[in-house]
Amino acid sequence: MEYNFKEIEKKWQKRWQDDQLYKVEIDHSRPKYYVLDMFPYPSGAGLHVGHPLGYIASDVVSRYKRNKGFNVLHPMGYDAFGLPAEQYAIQTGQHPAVTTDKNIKRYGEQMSKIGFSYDWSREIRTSDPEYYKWTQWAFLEMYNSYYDTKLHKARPIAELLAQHPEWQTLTDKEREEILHRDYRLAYQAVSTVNWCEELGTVLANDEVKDGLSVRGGFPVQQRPMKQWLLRVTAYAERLQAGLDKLDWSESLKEIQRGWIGRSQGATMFFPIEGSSRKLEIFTTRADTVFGVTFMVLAPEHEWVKELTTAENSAAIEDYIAQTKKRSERERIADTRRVSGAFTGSYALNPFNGVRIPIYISDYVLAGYGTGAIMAVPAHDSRDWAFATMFKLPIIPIIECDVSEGSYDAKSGQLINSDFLTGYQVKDAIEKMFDEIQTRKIGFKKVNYRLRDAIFSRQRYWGEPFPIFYSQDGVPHALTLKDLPLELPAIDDFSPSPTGLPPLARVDGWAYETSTMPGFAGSSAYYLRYMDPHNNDALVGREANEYWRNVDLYLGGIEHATGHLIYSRYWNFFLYDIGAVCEEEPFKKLVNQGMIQGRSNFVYRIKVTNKFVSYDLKDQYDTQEIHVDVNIVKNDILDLEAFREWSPEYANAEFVTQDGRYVCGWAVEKMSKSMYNVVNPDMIVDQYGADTLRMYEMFLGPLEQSKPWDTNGIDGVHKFLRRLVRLVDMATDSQPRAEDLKILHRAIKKVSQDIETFAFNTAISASMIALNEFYEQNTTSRDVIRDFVVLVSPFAPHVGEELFQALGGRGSVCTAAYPEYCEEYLVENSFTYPVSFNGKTRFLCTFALDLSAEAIQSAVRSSEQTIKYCDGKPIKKIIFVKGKIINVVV
Ligand code: ANZ
Repeated sequence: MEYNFKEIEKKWQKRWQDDQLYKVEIDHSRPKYYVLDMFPYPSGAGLHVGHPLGYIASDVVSRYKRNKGFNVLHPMGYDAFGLPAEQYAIQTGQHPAVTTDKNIKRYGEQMSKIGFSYDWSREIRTSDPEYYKWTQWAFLEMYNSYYDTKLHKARPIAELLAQHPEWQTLTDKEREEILHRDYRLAYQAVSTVNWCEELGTVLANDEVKDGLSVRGGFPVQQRPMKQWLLRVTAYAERLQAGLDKLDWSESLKEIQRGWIGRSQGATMFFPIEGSSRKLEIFTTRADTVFGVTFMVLAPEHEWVKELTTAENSAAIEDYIAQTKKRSERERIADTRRVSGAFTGSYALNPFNGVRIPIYISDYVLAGYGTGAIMAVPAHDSRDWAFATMFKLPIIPIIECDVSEGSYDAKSGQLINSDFLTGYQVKDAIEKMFDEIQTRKIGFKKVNYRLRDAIFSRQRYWGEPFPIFYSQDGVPHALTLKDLPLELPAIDDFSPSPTGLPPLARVDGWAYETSTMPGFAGSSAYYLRYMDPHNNDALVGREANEYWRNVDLYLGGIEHATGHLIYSRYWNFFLYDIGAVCEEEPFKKLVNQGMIQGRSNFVYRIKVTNKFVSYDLKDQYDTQEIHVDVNIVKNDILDLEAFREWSPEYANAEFVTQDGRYVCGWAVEKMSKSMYNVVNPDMIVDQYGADTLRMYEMFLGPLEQSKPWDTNGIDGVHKFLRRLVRLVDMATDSQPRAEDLKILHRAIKKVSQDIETFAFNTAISASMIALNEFYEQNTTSRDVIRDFVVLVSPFAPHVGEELFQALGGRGSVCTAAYPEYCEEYLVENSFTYPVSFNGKTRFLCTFALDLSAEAIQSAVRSSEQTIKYCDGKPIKKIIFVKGKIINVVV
């Protein structure tokens, strides 16, 4: 059979689609397996070979699990709202809905060429009103819920109102202020946000780097604005604790732990001199209280005004104005520059009554702990820097030298510390927890670094909020029956510099004018795939109870602190209100590495149009130029294609080596500007989808980043050709022991490797097996058919073609995975070294169950034995089964 991959792939893609082979339904007779890819944002550039890496891996697992008898849910969709489409709309005037549709179409075509086994009948798009109805619904549910800290779960606001009859006498506005400030899980607050003028929107912390927007690189400033927020912090403890039960990589869990930032410490109250009020601080080092020499408040702390004395007010105001310019990130990151101002007030140490001056400084953050600290310069480096600058005393409470810096380690024996003197730090902290509790100075407290998530964007292309406002500015919610609240069509997408969103210009739009951020639509999308056409619920109970949650989630590690935190929060909430049956959305998660580009270079002899081959370039003064990797093969430049590539090179001349022009190369990010972008369509065209799939999996361990290098692709392609030839040679012959041994060794290794995501070694094992089949002249049709099933998750099209040619029943996609049998791997013969008087002379193979007598007589009569005996009589033959044969003469 000719390996005509173009015909084969077209034929089977059509057949599979006609037969709806990947459409799944609930089937209680089979175990379910849910494999999910992080759905793509359909950008204008289309897919490059780096994008499908994770999709191919998850497709291999899906196919493998189907062969293993699982009922596999493997869906795909599009994260279709977002900034780039809107930026593009501003530049070109094309409606984001139009460009998004166009891009989705392109993505769909590219994906269908690769032969993914998605159930497309379940496709979702986050920008589809039928979909975002449920995003809006979840928002409403959050709006109507609060977190009950005793029950540790979300409860209806209605219950809370019933518990507080006294709120009935309040005005709507007053009551809502309380509810928004302390209770609603989706609430409004004025918060300092990252405002990007150029993009006309607020950005999340992870969308800002070094004071610039990640997308576009525009300046970002801090600005107080009324925003919608989600009370993610209510779930901090559960987000943290849940990690232990998840089958995620340790590194990913560590990133989340760091982001959640659990910190065990204590809250303590310091009386203010001349006042009945007490200043609340948070500390992880309660044991250091006898080393406190000043207090620091965040410049935004509520009490700053009141604590500032008249003669200090000018300096304090000045300082506050200065710090407004710095983002929180800069404030945390900057450990060298300390600054601050004295309020003029004093606190009193609750243990010994010592007077402590109160300062403000921006190294204390308003949003963490209580926004106030007790400063211990001997044991905290920022406090030390501050004390040194403001000439404040530094009192060590552990024996150490503080002249050059603080001693921050949490170890040692306490000094200068009254009743704590002599304790080890760890014990002193515990002792203090008890002590502050009994003396009513404070209590033990866990703090989290996690912040509530800002949930509004001053943009157009996102989900509208199902919220309207009454005259007094109080927000009111729509109800489920009013949903979806559809995004109105507009034609002017530009933001206004004052922060007024495009929806504010829409005539008759009576609702909230900001829209939801990018993470809204992706937080619960995995649930919708279970039941995508349900009109009454995000997901119906039956579907949810069958599919439960994602067994395997594949995607990039860059989502560690965004999507993967928000979707866990969102799902915990849905679990609390009884909408879903599993608390965690993603049981197992694998992060695929990045595919980098492998760039190629040519070397232009300076100020000429002459190019010199790599090995000769040092003989000239040259300039290195990126060349399109698609006109280079195995680092050899296609000269004609180069001349056609750009008019600039139409008359290029070459200094070649043995008639060839060798290019230089380097590994870089895959990007247009480096001309190293490889389009999967082109690979599919040249080698076929099966080769592309197999090659991407063969490049290296899934979780590592690695360069794309088209050079190695021939090897994989050749493997598939040889597989086709092996099938051509198949006969009805009975499988021999050696055939079965090769097959079963491959079954064992390939299945183990797929289970552990070691796809590259699964492929090498298949290659080894194929070589061995050739060496052993294997022709057994049954053996070869099983081997084809083994390879088919990687190369499904040729797999199907060969499976049919070998008389397989049904489709290879649903064929039973060959069962591994240990017995075929057991050795049943042994090759003995035969020695004469201890000297090994030749090798001889015997069955392991042959008797000693039979072996000895065979050795005696062998021609080789007669030769080595050289006429001498044999005294005896020593035989050790499975080890040696020694002839004594
Ligand atoms: C006294 C002390 C003595 C502290 C000492 C540290 C070392 P984590 O682990 O991050 O929770 N702190 C508290 N609130 C703060 C805020 N809003 N901004 C900046 N710093 C703040 O760190 C908790 C420690 O960071 C607290 O313990 C407090 O300083 C400081 F030898 O209190 B410590």
